[in-house]
Amino acid sequence: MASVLYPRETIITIERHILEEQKFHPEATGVLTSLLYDIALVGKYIANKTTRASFADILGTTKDINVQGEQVMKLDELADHTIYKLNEHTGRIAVMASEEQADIIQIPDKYPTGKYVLLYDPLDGSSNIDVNAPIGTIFSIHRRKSESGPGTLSDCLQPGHNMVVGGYIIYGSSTMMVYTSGKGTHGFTLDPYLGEFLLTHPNIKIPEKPKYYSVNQGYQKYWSEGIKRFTNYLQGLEGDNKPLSSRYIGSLVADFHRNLLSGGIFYYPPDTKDPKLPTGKLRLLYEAAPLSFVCEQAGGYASNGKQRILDIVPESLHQRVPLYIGNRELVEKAEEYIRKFG
Ligand code: P6P
Repeated sequence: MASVLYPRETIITIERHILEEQKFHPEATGVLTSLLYDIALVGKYIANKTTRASFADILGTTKDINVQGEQVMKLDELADHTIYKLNEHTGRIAVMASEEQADIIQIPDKYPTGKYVLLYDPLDGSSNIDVNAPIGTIFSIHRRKSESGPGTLSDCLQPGHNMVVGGYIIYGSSTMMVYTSGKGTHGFTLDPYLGEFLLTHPNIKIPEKPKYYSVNQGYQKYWSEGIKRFTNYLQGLEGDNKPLSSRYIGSLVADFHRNLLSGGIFYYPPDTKDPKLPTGKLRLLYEAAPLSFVCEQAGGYASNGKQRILDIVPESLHQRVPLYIGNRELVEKAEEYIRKFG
């Protein structure tokens, strides 16, 4: 009998779900399972901090500018430090890379290295922190390619189709962790009283009928002809389709999560307004690629406008890509407009 609180017959914690998933990976030795536990713990810790940030004087900015040239918010720094400290000593990781750090992050000599590579954006959308809009942690796990010893940059620069696990944690009206290990996309909601992520969205599938489109139309003047006409299509100004509703909050995890659950497309076209960002603002390794894995496992698709995101071979740690992600039909329509009109 499902209880009122949990309208499911059984209450499944993320730990139990990860163990169940381990059965699909015969080579698994439990290390990946433990690594996912650690990431769930990161989510619980950051959720706790973000919920009470106003009281703990960790809102606002530090004086630092990160490798992206962005103002580092105090919570960014806390999230980045938390992920590092929860993973540096476990012996599960060969090397890490963070949106907040210019170079790869080696495991200290005093700790053993492991077989996994952890890439992460510790707190994406941080410009929304002070206005209480949803923010998120995005993570990508690969197997190391190097044999042993300290992990290398090459271990980090792997195409998304090699990814073992991709996922995100969204700190919003509730805290959710959504991840895939290649066997479907699953969502877990944090019960703050139990301190447990419980399975609430098993085997997420992006709805067939899209509802929203998400893009920053403030940059419309900088868009190519193809993107302008694609956006007209979404608004029903071209073709015979009904207009989609526009929703954009400027927090990638929140915008993506809405389209994953409700159906739609998020896109961040090439950023021609800023010559320093000719290939778009979003980063491939720890933003576009993990979300693309999650999206494809939910029946969607993700492209840079010309190529499947998961097939792009990264050339640098903080490489940026244009991103079109959501319902396959809409992403392919964007590719069609770009092919036809540039
Ligand atoms: P814009 C947040 O800073 C972020 O990296 C993503 O979370 C978000 O999708 C994007 O930037 C928003 O960028 O240029 O629309 O403000």
